[in-house]
Amino acid sequence: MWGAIEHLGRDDRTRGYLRDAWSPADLELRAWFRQEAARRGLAVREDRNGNLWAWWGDPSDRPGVVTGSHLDSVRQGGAFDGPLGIVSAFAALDALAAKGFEPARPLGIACFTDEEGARFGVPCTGSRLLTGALDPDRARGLTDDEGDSMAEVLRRAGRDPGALGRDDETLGHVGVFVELHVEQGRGLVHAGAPVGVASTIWPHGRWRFDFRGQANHAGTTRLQDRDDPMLPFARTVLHARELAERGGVVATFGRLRVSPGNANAVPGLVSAWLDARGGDETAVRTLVAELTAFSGAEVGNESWTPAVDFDAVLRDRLALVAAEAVARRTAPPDAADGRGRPPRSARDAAGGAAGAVAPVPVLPTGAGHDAGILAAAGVPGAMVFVRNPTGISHSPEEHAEASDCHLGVAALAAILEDLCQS
Ligand code: HGY
Ligand code: MN
Ligand code: MN
Repeated sequence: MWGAIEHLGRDDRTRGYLRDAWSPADLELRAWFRQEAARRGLAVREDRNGNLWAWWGDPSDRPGVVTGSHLDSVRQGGAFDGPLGIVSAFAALDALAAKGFEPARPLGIACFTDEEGARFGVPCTGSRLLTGALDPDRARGLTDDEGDSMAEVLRRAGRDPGALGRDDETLGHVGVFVELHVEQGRGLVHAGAPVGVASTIWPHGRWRFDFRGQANHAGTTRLQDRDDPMLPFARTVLHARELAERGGVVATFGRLRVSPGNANAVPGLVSAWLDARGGDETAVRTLVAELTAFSGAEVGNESWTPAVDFDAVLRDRLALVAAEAVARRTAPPDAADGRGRPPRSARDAAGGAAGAVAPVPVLPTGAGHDAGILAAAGVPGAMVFVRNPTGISHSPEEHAEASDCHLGVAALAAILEDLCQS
C-alpha cells in the first residue's frame, strides 16, 4: 500500500509532498482510498464536508469504532504525517480479518479532508465542519494563494459547497476515534519505545499579521521618506522569538506574502502568519496579545484550538493493549525450548514472572490533529504515535522505520480488537 501512494504528489527535486486539499494529488489519493476500501468489501461514503468513511459493518446500527487520519500534506511535507494513519488502518483491519476476527460493532476508517489547512489557511476544516467548529459560510469564503475560494474549488471538484456544515448523523456514527500518527517529536526516541499514546494536544492557533506601508521605488525613495512595512515585520519576528523564550511557548512565522513583491520596490503590504502554541494556554494568549501590541499590524485570528486532554481511562487502557501487542511481536524466543516459538503470552515474555507488561509511553504533543477536534466535540478518542527517529516533521526529512510502522499496525489492530469486543 505504501508503495502505491508514495509517489503521489511528491516533488522529485526535493522529495517533499505537495498534497493540497482538492489538488490533483489529493484527488488521486482519495481514489486510492476508495480502491483499498472496495478491495476489502468496505462500504465507502463521502460526507457533506468531503470526509471519506469506509465501514466494516453498518454504523447506523450503533456507533462504531473508527480509526484513520488524513492524506493531505503541508507544502513540501513528509510522507508519513497523515498517510501513515490511513495505511496502518487498512493494514490493521487486514490483520484482524486474517485472524478471523468479527467486530461486535461497526468498524470504520476515516480519511479527513484538508487537515493541514495548507491551501485555505485553516487546519482540520473537514473535522471542524463536521463537528460545527467551523462556520460553513466562513469555510466557503476561504481563499487560496490564487484567490480561489473553497466554494469554487469544491464546485470544480464536483462537490456542492452549499452542503458544507455540521453533520450530526455522520458524527453520531463515531463512538470512539483512534488516530495513529507518526510522532512529530522525539519523545519515543528518548523513551526508547517504538509506539506511544497521546495524553494531550497543546492549545494552538494561527494569526494573520498585515503590515501596511507605502509602495515606492527602491532606488529613488530616500530612507527618511519611506514607509517600509518590511521593517516592523522584521522587528516583530525577532520579538516573537524573545517573547516565546520568555513565556515558555513556541511561536513561528512560516508563511509570508510580500505585496506586490518587486525586487526593485518598497512593498506596500507584508502579510505574515503566526503559529503560536504551548502547554499553557494563558502563556500562548499572552504572547499573541503582546506581539499584536508591539507589531502595529492589523491582526486577525484565523484558527484556535483549545487544549485537548484525551480521555484518561481510554488512554491508559490503550497504552496497555498497545504494550502487550508490541511485546508479543518483540519478545525474545521462549528460552525454555529455544526453538523460537512465540512466548506463551505477552506477560510471560515481558519479565518471565506473571508480571504485567509496562504500558507504552504516554506523551503530550504540540501538533494538532482531527482526533483533537473530535475529542473537543465530545467524541471519546485516543492517538497512537509511531517513533520518528529524528523527530522532524512537516519536512521531506520526516521518517519512520518500517519495523516501527509494523509495530504501530500491531498495536492499532490490538486496540481495535479490544474496542470492538462488544
Ligand atoms: O499543524 C499541526 O499541528 C498539524 O500538523 N496540522
Ligand atoms: Mn501535520
Ligand atoms: Mn497530521
